[in-house]
Amino acid sequence: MSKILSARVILSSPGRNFTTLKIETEDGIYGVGDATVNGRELAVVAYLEEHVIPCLIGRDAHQIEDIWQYLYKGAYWRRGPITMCAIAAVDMALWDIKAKIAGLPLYQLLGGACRRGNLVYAHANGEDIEETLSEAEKYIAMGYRAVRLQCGVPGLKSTYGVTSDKARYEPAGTGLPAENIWSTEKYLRAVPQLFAAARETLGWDIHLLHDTHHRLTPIQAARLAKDLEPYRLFWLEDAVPAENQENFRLIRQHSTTPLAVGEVFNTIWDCKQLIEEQLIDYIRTAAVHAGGITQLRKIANFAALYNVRTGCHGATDLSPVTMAAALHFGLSVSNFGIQEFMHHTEETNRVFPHSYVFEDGYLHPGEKPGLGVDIDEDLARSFPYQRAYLPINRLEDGTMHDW
Ligand code: CS2
Ligand code: MG
Repeated sequence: MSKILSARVILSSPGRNFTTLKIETEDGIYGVGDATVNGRELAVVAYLEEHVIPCLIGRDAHQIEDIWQYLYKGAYWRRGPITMCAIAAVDMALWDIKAKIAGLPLYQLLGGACRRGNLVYAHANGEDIEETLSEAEKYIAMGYRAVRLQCGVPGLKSTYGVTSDKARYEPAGTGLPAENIWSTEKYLRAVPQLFAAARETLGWDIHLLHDTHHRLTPIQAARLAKDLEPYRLFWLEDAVPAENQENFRLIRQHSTTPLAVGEVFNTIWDCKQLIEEQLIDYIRTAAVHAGGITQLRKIANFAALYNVRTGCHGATDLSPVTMAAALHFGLSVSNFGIQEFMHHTEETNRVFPHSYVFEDGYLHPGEKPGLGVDIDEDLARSFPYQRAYLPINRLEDGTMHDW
């Protein structure tokens, strides 16, 4: 028995907002969990402080599954990003505590390593094809074996995934949501040209990925997937919004380009049909948004029945705590696919010291007991929270669209 003595939420903004839960036990062991929902941070803070933490005090920190079920079923109002992120933060912190008590890196408790490390992909972006490919060449020179390419679209002022100041892509901005303008027609003309040039310049020994970011209709996505077939992408991500999972049937009928989806999903129910009908090839659910490591393992085991592999979300608005959880989880599952690795800022890495290391295109979680990540609370306090919003997206005629 390792009784939970206290728990608190730490809100900090080292370059961008992060919400972290810290749970401490009576024998002085603590665990950390990521509770960040980009653009809705305070909703999770309130959910944790008002509705979750009072129910944790006095419980046995070892009872991870029971606490998960208690928080999931006990809420009555199940599912949703805020609820499942709060549960995720508790789950990650409890796994951190359990592994620390065992004196083992978490992956050893999850079944041990299935491979030498987690294959990761970097993000290369540019205003035009030339700039995008030169960014990609930098990552290849650093040893990356996989790179996501996002490029400006001729005729559009901005597009998803492309930074204007060559800083790392961070979509949340303070002040009210920025309004982006989108044209699917211009985008659909541009992407095949990007990947034709990429294969010409970068060759075939590098995995190439692309994120459409929920912006197409099924037939438009089918056309893009078909147009991209000659360039053998590792995956085409978020081709269409996935509330209606059967939308992917149409894409599947027309193309063999592998499909990835799931970063916005928060329970196994959001992806059950996509997996059992083999409408996708990679499931992108992340520990922080999909109920933690406990649910991530259930999703991965279900996906394995249908030869669907993992491809966890790993953008900079998921903290190094989630990255660490993803690496322990990824190392331990047989149907691991790839892990997104978008470098956090130096100030973020100082607030969240961690033991994961990049080597030769792979990320390894390290051998420290637990998750191998911590939060420097004093330093965290020096970066006060600032309300921030993700952008919104409209078509050129003003129609509200998916960002
Ligand atoms: C993106 C994210 O990393 C990805 O694949 O979809 O950058 C996403 O836009 C952000 O996580 C939203 O907060
Ligand atoms: Mg994405």
